[in-house]
Amino acid sequence: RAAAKEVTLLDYGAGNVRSVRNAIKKLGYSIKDVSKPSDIAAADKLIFPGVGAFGQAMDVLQQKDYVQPLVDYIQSGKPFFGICLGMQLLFEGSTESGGREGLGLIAGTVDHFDTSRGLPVPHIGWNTLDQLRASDLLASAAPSDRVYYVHSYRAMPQEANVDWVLATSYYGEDFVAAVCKGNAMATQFHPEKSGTLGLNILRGFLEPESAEARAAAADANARQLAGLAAPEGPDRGLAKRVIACLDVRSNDNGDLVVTKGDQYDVREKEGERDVRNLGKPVELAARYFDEGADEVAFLNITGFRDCPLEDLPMLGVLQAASERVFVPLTVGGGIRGFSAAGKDYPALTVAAEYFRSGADKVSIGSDAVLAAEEYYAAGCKTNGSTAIEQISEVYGKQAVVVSIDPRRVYVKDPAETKHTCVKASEPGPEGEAWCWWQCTVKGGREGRDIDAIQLAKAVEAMGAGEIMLNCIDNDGKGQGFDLALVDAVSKAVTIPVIASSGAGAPKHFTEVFQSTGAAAALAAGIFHREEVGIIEVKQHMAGNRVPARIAA
Ligand code: 1PR
Repeated sequence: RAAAKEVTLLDYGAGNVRSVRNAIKKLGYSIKDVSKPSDIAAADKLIFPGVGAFGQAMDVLQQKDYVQPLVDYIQSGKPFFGICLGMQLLFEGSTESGGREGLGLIAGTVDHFDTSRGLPVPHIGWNTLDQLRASDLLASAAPSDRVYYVHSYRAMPQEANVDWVLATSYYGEDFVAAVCKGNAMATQFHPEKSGTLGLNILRGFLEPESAEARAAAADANARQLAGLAAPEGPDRGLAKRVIACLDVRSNDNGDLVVTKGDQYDVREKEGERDVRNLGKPVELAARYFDEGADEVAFLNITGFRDCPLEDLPMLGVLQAASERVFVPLTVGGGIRGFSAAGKDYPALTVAAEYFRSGADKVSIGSDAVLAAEEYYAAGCKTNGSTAIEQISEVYGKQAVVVSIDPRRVYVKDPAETKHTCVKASEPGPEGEAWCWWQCTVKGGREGRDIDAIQLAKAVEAMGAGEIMLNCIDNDGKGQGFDLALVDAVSKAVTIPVIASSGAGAPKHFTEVFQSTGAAAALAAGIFHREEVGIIEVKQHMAGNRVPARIAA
């Protein structure tokens, strides 16, 4: 029968596979969902994006009677593509969820990354593929190309699974990046979040190529692999990420605009003091995707105002952006429990709505400060009820970012305060030589008696997976990041820290990566005003031996 542009999707309902759906649609295919075991056998091409924990996924597959049809399908030699947990489930088992058996098609047990190596887990970001053998499926990838990962468990290459392992990546140890045997392939990385390269890998799987065309592609891949030296130094391993951030709010006419403040003041300095308008959220996000941003973040900067869930303006923005942007999307502003129009909305419900609309991560600002205050008041004890803990428990810690909005407080003598002080890079307004960083809530409108380092440590203990570290003093100034702040916070926690506020030139990115432990750096104004391009930033980084993802 004629090859229809249709692919069957095994979405067992344990989580959000919106981005996989969007990527498939972007490639011109329609989706048939598996709703009963016989749909698996009837599929011509099957994509299996795993989400959630290993044990939970196996439970659902067993309850729905999908296990045997899935094994039979893969063994039948029909095209199969598993993603992330959808790859791990092919192995014999996993130590996740207290130790569980998997589908048993590939030898080996999936295990947690070895934390004794001191590397932050989850492994989040863009890493290179070390391709072990040629394949038509990775024909679009060059050896130094990077793909997007987010996971805490990994499978290891070993003698017994050489027939399957196609590529590995390195994160303190070599782990399995992609497997392939006959027409079955699966990746630990997320092709649907790996930019144009990821879409090309998926396209390579979906396109109904003839056996000759596939053999020719594999041949070309073999020649490419043989002709190029294996990447090393900064060209191999996890890249430092460059993130474009869009502060979004309604202007005085009620239009949703991307705005940008100066020390958080987003109104024009002159005239009617209108809200600055730097463009439309979805259009700008799409531009940043095309220009090679590693991630895009949207912050609803008036999210401290309560409004019914159905009216949250960012939901529509995310839905539209996720059809156009195939790198991770973060949304922040208003991620907390609230009541509006007589209804209660728990934080988890709010977050779920954003994940369903296309967010990969949510970013929590004000609510994290209040939660951290309670944490210290309770003698450094978590209580399980905070937004951070609840969202992290259900969606994984990689999905929870905490956005810190600190402001410098200058002191003449560190003995004046209980907070951690550092020598100020410039003296304060009255010649003070020291400063600490006071956390604020409601977009800098209210200062609290907790510093950025205390907050970072508390939210890490609660289960946050990443920190977006702003600095109100540097925001919009274009003078560079607050290096002392980024250094102090990244030394205080093991989770990745995103440096934010103050980027004015490519050299500021290189500088923050060379002199602090930041895993990513974020900018807004210079990108919106087209003063600096994302590619210029990446080239400056790469030219100075800072690992950067430079997309072809
Ligand atoms: O408190 O959970 O509702 O979250 C509110 C979110 O909105 C927080 O993440 C907070 O940082 C953000 N926010 C609130 N008010 C403002 C404002 O500008 N008036 N924006 C605001 C924060 C900071 C960065 C900015 C960088 C880089 N903006 O996002 O993009 O400073 O700017 P630059 O490169 O131009 O210097 P909640």
